[in-house]
Amino acid sequence: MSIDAVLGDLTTEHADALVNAANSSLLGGGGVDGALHAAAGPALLAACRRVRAEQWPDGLPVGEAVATEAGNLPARWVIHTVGPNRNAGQTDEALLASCYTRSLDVALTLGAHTIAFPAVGAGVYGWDAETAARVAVRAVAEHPRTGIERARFVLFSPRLYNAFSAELARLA
Ligand code: AR6
Repeated sequence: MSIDAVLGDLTTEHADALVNAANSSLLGGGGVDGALHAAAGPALLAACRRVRAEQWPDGLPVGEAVATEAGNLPARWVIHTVGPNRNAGQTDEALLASCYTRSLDVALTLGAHTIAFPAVGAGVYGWDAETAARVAVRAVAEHPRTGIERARFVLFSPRLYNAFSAELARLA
């Protein structure tokens, strides 16, 4: 079982499950959410609408995770999670950690062997790179993820890549 970080675009990452930094509506947005929906095609939005209708009528709570199909993405599932919005005063790191923990819980339920994450919360929601990386790497490293062979962080900027790499080096 490995945990690594790469500089790249999550929409072209091949994994059983790709994690989306969504918002509670699950109906799309900007950032990596917008990019995943654009690459997946309309099947992803349709699946998200079904989740809202059947499982989370009031929206997905912060720190929770839920899976859908992945449309045209190179994955079997998208696992949607909602980071705390630091810019809106949601400063609890435990909620950010929960995004990773709950995503891994869902991945294990699905039978996923590989999973790829963006830096949840590190864009529109305002978490700085160092905190985002520390919380993410610790949450994944501490998870009893039996059955998952590879957890990968796919970072969109050199600054985030460096922050995640430094945290991973600290683990080793
Ligand atoms: N691949 C990997 N990472 C990406 C990509 C990509 N294609 N595109 C952006 N990122 P954000 P959040 C990085 O804003 O902070 C959305 O509108 C980006 O550089 O996507 O959790 C949702 O609908 C940043 O480092 O997510 C919500 O409303 C990281 O992904 C809100 O933004 C996360 O940035 C969620 O905000």
